[in-house]
Amino acid sequence: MRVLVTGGAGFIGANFVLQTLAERPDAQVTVLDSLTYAGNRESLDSVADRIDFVHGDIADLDLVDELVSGVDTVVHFAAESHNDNSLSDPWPFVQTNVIGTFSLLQAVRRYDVRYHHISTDEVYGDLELDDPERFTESTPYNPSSPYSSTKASSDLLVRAWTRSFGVRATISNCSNNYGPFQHVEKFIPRQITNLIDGVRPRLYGSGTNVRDWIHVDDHNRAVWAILDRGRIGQTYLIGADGELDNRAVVQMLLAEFGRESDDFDFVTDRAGHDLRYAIDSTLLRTELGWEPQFHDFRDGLAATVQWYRENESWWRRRKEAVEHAYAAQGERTLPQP
Ligand code: NAD
Ligand code: TDX
Repeated sequence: MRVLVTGGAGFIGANFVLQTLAERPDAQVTVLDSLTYAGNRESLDSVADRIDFVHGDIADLDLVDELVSGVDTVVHFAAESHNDNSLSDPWPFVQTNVIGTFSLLQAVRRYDVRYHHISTDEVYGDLELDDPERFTESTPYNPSSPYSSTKASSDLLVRAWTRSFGVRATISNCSNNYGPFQHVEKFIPRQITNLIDGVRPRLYGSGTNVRDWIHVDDHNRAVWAILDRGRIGQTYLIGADGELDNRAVVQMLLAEFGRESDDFDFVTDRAGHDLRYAIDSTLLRTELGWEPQFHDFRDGLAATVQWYRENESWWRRRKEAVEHAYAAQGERTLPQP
């Protein structure tokens, strides 16, 4: 199988490439990545001689046309992915997430190439803390942020290209991922690297917002299950029953570092901050037989902490820029509630 992986130098895409080459030795992988601030070629160092790496933009129609003409499958991870950045500068999100997806869809349509679209549970908006319902494939779209609205837009393009042009596409909407190679702007790596540096973790607002955590390898195995056995035109939700509030995650990290459970700061809340995400992945489990392999979040988190301890050279150069950006976005410490 010849696979084009967009965004393969990012967090989930790089883990997908590593897993694919480890578990599917026959796969020929081409990565297309524009190496934004979020892309890091070093994540692919261990497989550099086994992949074709193309440094380019998914919105470049000619380049995408040429690359897609030479593969059987496209797995589309590339995106602007950080909510906070989408609030300070939404334009790159429209350009990459919407126009970039359009560019890929036109090419897979032209060459009748199988297409899998990676999306997020954030397209469904948020849930109340006590809502017994979770997101399913039929939950109406209701995105809150510039990021999630551009992801929702791209999902709708995929649905339209499937119905109107017969593009052989599937979509997956996954919950929050954790694991190695995640950029230090994101919640878990930011707090781990703060703790390595002896800085207190920083919780937005009251710390009660809930995220539904899944290990990145479980996400990527689900993507392969969909590529292997998924129904064309179908959306699959990916989640591993990992709901936790942000404060609980910070307290697990504090315990991992041998620090007191109240040794953190509350900081300015995110504008429009979604309260809770929760995924019902029954369809994926029953139809495709997928099950998560990481059952204990605490163990997965400890392994992730260990990875950041052992790979400081991978993240150190980006840490200062990230903290500078948060300060420039107006983040400040709040009085303890
Ligand atoms: P990331 O920000 O770590 O990586 C994104 C990658 O895309 C980077 O390597 C970047 O250089 C590349 N990229 C950005 N713009 C590009 C462009 N115009 N052309 C080519 N490459 C470009 O993101 P991630 O966390 O790995 O997320 C990957 C995908 O998964 C995204 O589509 C995201 O919406 C989705 N997703 C993420 C999560 C999560 O928890 N991180 C959860 C659900 C879905
Ligand atoms: O310093 C922080 N303190 C904090 O309390 C940061 C960076 C975040 N948070 C909170 C905000 C969220 O409630 O932690 C939670 C997780 O934040 P992020 O890591 O920014 O993730 P989130 O906004 O939930 O979105 C993530 O999951 C869905 C990914 O970034 C998206 O790409 C994906 O679609």
